Amino acid sequence: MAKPPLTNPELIAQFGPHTNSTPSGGWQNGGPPDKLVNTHCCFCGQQCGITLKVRNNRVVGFEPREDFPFNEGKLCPKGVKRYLQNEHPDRLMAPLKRTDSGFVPINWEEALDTTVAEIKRIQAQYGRDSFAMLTGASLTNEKAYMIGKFARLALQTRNLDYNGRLCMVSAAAGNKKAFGVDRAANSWSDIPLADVILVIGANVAECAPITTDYIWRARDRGAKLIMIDPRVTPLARTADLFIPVRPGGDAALMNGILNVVIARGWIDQQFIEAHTVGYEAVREMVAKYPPEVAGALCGVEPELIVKAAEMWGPAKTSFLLHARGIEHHIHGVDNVLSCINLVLASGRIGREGCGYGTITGQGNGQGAREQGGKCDQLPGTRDLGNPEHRKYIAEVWKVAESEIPTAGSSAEELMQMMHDGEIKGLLNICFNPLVSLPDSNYTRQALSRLEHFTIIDFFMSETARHADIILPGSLQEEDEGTVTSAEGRVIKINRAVDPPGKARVDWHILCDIARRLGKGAYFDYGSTEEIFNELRVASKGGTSDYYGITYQKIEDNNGIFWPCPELDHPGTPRLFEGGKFFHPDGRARFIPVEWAPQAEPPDDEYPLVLTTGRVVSQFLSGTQTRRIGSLVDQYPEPLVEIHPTLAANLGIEKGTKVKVETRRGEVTLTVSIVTTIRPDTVFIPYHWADEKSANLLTIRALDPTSKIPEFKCCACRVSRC
Ligand SMILES: Nc1nc2c(c(=O)[nH]1)N[C@H]1C(S)=C(S)[C@@H](COP(=O)(O)OP(=O)(O)OC[C@H]3O[C@@H](n4cnc5c(=O)[nH]c(N)nc54)[C@H](O)[C@@H]3O)O[C@H]1N2
Ligand SMILES: Nc1nc2c(c(=O)[nH]1)N[C@H]1C(S)=C(S)[C@@H](COP(=O)(O)OP(=O)(O)OC[C@H]3O[C@@H](n4cnc5c(=O)[nH]c(N)nc54)[C@H](O)[C@@H]3O)O[C@H]1N2
Ligand code: SF4
Ligand SMILES: [Mo]
Repeated sequence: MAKPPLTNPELIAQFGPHTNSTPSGGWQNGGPPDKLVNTHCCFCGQQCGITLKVRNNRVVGFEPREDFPFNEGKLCPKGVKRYLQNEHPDRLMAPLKRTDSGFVPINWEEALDTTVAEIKRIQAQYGRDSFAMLTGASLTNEKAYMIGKFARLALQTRNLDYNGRLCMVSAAAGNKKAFGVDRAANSWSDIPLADVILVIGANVAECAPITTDYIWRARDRGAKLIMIDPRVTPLARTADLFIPVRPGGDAALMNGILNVVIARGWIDQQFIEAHTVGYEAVREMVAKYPPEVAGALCGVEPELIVKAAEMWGPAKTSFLLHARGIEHHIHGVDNVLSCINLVLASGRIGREGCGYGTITGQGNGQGAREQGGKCDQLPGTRDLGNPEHRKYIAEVWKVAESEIPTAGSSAEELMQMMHDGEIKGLLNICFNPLVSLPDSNYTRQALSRLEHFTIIDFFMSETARHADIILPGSLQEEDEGTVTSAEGRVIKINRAVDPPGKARVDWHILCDIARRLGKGAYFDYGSTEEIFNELRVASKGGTSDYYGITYQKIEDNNGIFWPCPELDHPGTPRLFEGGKFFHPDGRARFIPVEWAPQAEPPDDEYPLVLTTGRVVSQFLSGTQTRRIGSLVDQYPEPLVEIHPTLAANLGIEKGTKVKVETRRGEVTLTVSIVTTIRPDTVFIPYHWADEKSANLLTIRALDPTSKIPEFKCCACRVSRC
């Protein structure tokens, strides 16, 4: 029988919908701190250094941390407010159980026993794979590693996946295909040395704010900036060249730029011959994309394509950056490859000032995609389907290889299996699918069909309202461990305080569940350092090799870049030095990618393109940032960005409410009329839930390789209310 989300009025009043509940006057007053803890911001993949002020076992404020080289004390609006979560009135303080009259607090014994009894019941009745696990990339490397092991050995399910499936997987798949490794090719210190910077599908100033500083340093040296986005984002306003691509047009655009670069002879033939394979096929393919053809496919003037080629082509040094704007597509992997083709043809990679990178999104978006939390992957970015890789990890885990399940399904596919009744039980940690997956009405139905659902979170997320058992877990500052930043730098999160009330450290909870499942022997860890030391061995010999990294070494060097295969190895800030790529033959791969239409092109019924993304003051599904009053004040509710021409055509005036509809749902939101968006495109930020959720509208279409959803375009229509 379908279970509705619980809406116990008292608990919802306390835990959600979100309140603007920054304490007035607050706990931050009241004398000097008794401890300062050097650590990192809990939010995005930049992982800025920050110093937390602690008093009486509570985080009461922060200081800039100038010794951390990445941000040298700088923080964005979220970073300066992140400390307000620790003693937030909405914190989950005790385990909760669903009853007919709402959620009621229970003790840990009952909560864990119930969860384990349900895991056993469901697996006995429907088979092991009918119980799935979802996890997230805000978790440390240690947690990501032990969750990969936990799902395979304790739950013995193949169905584990993570929220990076909505984030980093297109970039990962593209990078693996082309370079044989999935990491930004350079540390950010190469950005200021570039003569031209091309940013495509990344709202750098709002989503990777500290990267702006690196780009400005290049510009101070006279570097040119090209920005490609359907919206003139804040950084794009300062660009030398802005190209207003039609959502979904990127591969055509990049092929067009490469077409001109080749025609003008700006390629590095020597590099191509010495260090790559497959150039001829790409050359032939891009010959079909002269500027007029490419421009027509991606909705931009052909001259802009020529101008981009003229800026990029002859430069001595360059850096290409992209993010979800090109990756959140059914052709996300192809889009990534179209960028890499341009970089390889120019031969400007693996040298000082010459680089390429995807801007990783989540706090541990890089590390969590290496340690085995993906449905097809084992630690060290090993392949779950590779017999050698399985054998190695089985030895580290001290089990027979046959005990490691085979590859399972990806996050959105798992949701479909819940919807179809194939998956009956779920354990979720650090993922808020109800807000973040496309087509929320479908996700809601899927969650309501589960026979059992346990979630570990520190706030009552929208997804948690569907749970049977809610286990209060830990905030980032309540545990220690490592994360790997967007640059590939492995850094240390330090514990500042203990979890409040009856909340517990996440991995302790998982170890207890494993023990109750009779698998405690595999999870007999006394500290995060013990987990990390096992992870080091598990990653040894893999592409993301952490073997030579220790807690002490991270501390002494303010982070170490992987790969770091030996204890005396200094780490690798810049990959591909000397043109050495990670494929067995050492060569990079050119891969031809044709442009193809998006899943749902606009038509007469739904004539506009909807794209979705972020604003600077909110983070992801908003569970954390919608609870921080001073962030809420900066951008209180989602606004629908539309161009004045479109507004005039539709008879819409400034500040009025509009209805946005797609084939999956509708939302009514306030309009923001801006000249910074294409007239055929509508933008909604996605950090809000329930009736304000952009994902009521988005489409469940997936990239065939990466299985990322097409968050960045679907057909919509807009009308006045
Ligand atoms: N403030 C803030 N910062 C964050 C986050 C957050 O939630 N809030 N989240 C973090 C995470 S997990 C991530 S993944 C990153 C995301 O960082 P970004 O990828 O930079 O952010 P988005 O807003 O999702 O999308 C980027 C841009 O893509 C553009 N775009 C849309 N469709 C297309 C298209 O078809 N082609 C091109 N070229 N561009 C397109 C949008 O207009 C937008 O400006 O940010 C990280 N940082
Ligand atoms: N329409 C649209 N949808 C999108 C996107 C888009 O651009 N457009 N972007 C996508 C992207 S790039 C991403 S990354 C996803 C994000 O997808 P989500 O998984 O929804 O991201 P979060 O908001 O981080 O949700 C994580 C949940 O885990 C909790 N949590 C955070 N840290 C911890 C921890 O350390 N321990 C525990 N126990 N819990 C924790 C938080 O409170 C929150 O409830 O959304 C995707 N969805
Ligand atoms: S840029 Fe990212 S890591 Fe730095 S303060 Fe802002 S949210 Fe935190
Ligand atoms: Mo993300």
